[in-house]
Amino acid sequence: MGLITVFLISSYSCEKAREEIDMPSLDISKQHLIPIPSKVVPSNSSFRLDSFTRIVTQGEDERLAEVASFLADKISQKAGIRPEVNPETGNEGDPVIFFRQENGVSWPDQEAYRLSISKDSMILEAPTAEAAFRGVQTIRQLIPEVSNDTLAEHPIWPVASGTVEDHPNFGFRGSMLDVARHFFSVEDVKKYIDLLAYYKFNVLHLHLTDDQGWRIEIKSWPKLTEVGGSTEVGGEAGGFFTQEDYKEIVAYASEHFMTVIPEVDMPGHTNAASVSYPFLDGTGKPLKLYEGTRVGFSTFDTRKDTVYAFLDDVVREISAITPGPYFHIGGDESHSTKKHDYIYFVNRVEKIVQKYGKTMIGWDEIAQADVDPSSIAQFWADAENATTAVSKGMKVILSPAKKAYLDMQYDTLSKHGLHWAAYIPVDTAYIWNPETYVPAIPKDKILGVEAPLWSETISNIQELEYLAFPRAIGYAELSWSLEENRDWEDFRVRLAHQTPFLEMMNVAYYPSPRIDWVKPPEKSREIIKD
Ligand code: TNX
Repeated sequence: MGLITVFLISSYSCEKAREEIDMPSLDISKQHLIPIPSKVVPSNSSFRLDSFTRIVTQGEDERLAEVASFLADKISQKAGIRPEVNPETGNEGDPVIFFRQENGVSWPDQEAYRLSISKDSMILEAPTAEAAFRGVQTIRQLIPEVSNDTLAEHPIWPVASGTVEDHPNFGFRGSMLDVARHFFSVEDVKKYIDLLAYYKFNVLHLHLTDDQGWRIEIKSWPKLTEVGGSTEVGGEAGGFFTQEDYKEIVAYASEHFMTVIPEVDMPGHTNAASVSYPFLDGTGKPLKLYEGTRVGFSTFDTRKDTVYAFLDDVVREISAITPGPYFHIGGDESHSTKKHDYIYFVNRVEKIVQKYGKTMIGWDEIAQADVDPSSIAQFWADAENATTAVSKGMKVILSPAKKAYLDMQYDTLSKHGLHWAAYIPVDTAYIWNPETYVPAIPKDKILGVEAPLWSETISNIQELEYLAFPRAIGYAELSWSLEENRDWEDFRVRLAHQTPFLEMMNVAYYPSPRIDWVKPPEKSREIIKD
């Protein structure tokens, strides 16, 4: 019983009864928040979240009320009560969650927020709706799984009081999903967005094309998906996103304040495109759809103007439905492209990407070309390429395969995954420092961290979740939280307490034996009234 009885009020309906509530003393610094916030100060009381609670927003950003509705929906999902957002009326004394857009103070960052929780109010201050959205994830994590009394007419979910001041260490916190080796549906991608957003990720990179499949409709080149999208690794039916599907993903990501980065991998990894339109091919070898997992055997013909005319259409069509600032050109493992052809190709494609208003990103090999300092290199394998990128003035995204690849097996017993770079158990995934991983890259040249999930060995959402969780939760903390606040032993305990969320979301996470997983409380249990 413990805590539950301290403030158990089985029923009340009038103001008088509510005043008598003795809220429990809860320590906000022990609430298993991930990513761990910059600063948490407990005040050892708790906020009364109940069916009288409302959410009030104040600020110019019209998306603030949307963020408030998002929170109301999530409270409803978790607790079964839905606070009204900006209701016309309300009783004084009812608990209030107050969102205030605050531009007056100097915030460390556009995503910074402050949460001040007392017995009757929860105040979320933020410079933007985006920052408020990050703060909302903290609120969601603070709401207990069960109320004080499930049988009461008006149960209370006591939320630990105190203040949280928080801002991200990196403004770019991403994961990549390979929908080319195996196709994943719009619904699968949306669920991945739901899970990532809860841990404050803000970037979803979609690897849309590869040797085994072309997954995005290009209206001016329909065979890309008709032919190139028709299969996948293992010979299953494949699939593709229509432009409407892609827009739906982008809109859903935007509701979660996440940027979608589309990747069209080239000049290698292009077999599916070349089978669809053979003039693109630069190998001269017989072309056929590929369902295996080898890499490095395909290339575009980098010396044909028609190839660039084709790419102009592809980049134009995708850019037109991508509100984010980036376009990823891949550029990795082009083992069948001669080096000077590769450099020529990247130089030319960079111009096309810029023509459509996007910043080019490429895997670290692109640093070998004459890239513009505004373009970005994604370090995955070769620290020398990453260092070259920095010497050219470029920024770098850190995705070191030995630490950050979600498709690496946890250990030799893992059901899915590869191990060419390493085995990456949950602790190895967490215990490294992005700021010093490549000594020659200073912090101000690091855009952020991204954890790629390649899909050669996974073909459905459960297998996706097995590889991504729990490791993605660690990458969230590595990219959001300050180094001085990160600690494996402390994280291990907080991670163990993610089970209620993961189980509520029906996530098929890998139950690593290195974590003492906590059994979630049963929501429907009867309160013993003795
Ligand atoms: C390397 S990482 C690749 C991918 C594979 C991955 C498998 C990168 C830029 N290229 O083509 O899917 O390894 O781990």
